[in-house]
Amino acid sequence: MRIDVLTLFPEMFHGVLGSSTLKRASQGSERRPAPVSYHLTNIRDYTTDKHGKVDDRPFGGGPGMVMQCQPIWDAVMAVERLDQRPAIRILMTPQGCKLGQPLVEELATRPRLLIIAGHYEGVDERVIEKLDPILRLSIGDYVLSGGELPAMVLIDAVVRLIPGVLGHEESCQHESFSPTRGRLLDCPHYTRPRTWQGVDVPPVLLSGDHAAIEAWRSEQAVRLTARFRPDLLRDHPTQGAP
Ligand code: 9D3
Repeated sequence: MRIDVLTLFPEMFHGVLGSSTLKRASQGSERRPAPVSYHLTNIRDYTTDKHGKVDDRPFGGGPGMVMQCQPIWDAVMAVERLDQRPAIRILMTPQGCKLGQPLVEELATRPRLLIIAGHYEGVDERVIEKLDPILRLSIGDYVLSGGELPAMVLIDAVVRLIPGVLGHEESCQHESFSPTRGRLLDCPHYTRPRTWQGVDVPPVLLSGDHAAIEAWRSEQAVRLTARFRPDLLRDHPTQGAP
């Protein structure tokens, strides 16, 4: 997969894309090609304004600045020409659909994503409309100072699902919000030591009885979900059925 990011702050991405799983995903080896490549583009490089301006005051008044059409349009057109694979265009914006695991799974199957991270109050609506089809995506109902962190969240969620990235192919299958254990939270986890500050690991986990362990984990997943995410139980297809 090729991932293009258009942003005014490419340096914000270097630490995240250059660490841990996202870094390994972009590294090939003699065993396999790199599952993903990242391409950062500074939108400011495409402005035709002689002072490098990329934003202006909102028509109609109001606080903050609005990102102008021209730099974004020219950046998208130039970047799309760099590779023949068609890109899914995505704008990170608080005025969008909320990202969830089903969409993440769908995006992970695509050959190319082009992600625009907005900043300031927003992006001129006309360039968003001209870029149709484009997915407007929010990561949740809280206010951040720009679309850069949301873009990194999206990239992390997608890239770890690309085959060959996690190595351990099963580890991404049976997790919260994926079909295997319903739409429940994951079960609690324990590791050494067996006793810590007087608290023992649940004995069933040391029993070697794999059926008993699986039953216990399922029950614990329901308990944790009821306690911290009761909304997930209420929405469950088996709940409230006649
Ligand atoms: C006062 C109106 N605000 C909209 C809620 C203006 C505004 C706030 C923050 C406009 C842009 C931003 C910057 N945030 C993003 O670009 C953003 C975002 C977010 O703030 N929360 C969750 N997901 C996202 S995706 C992009």
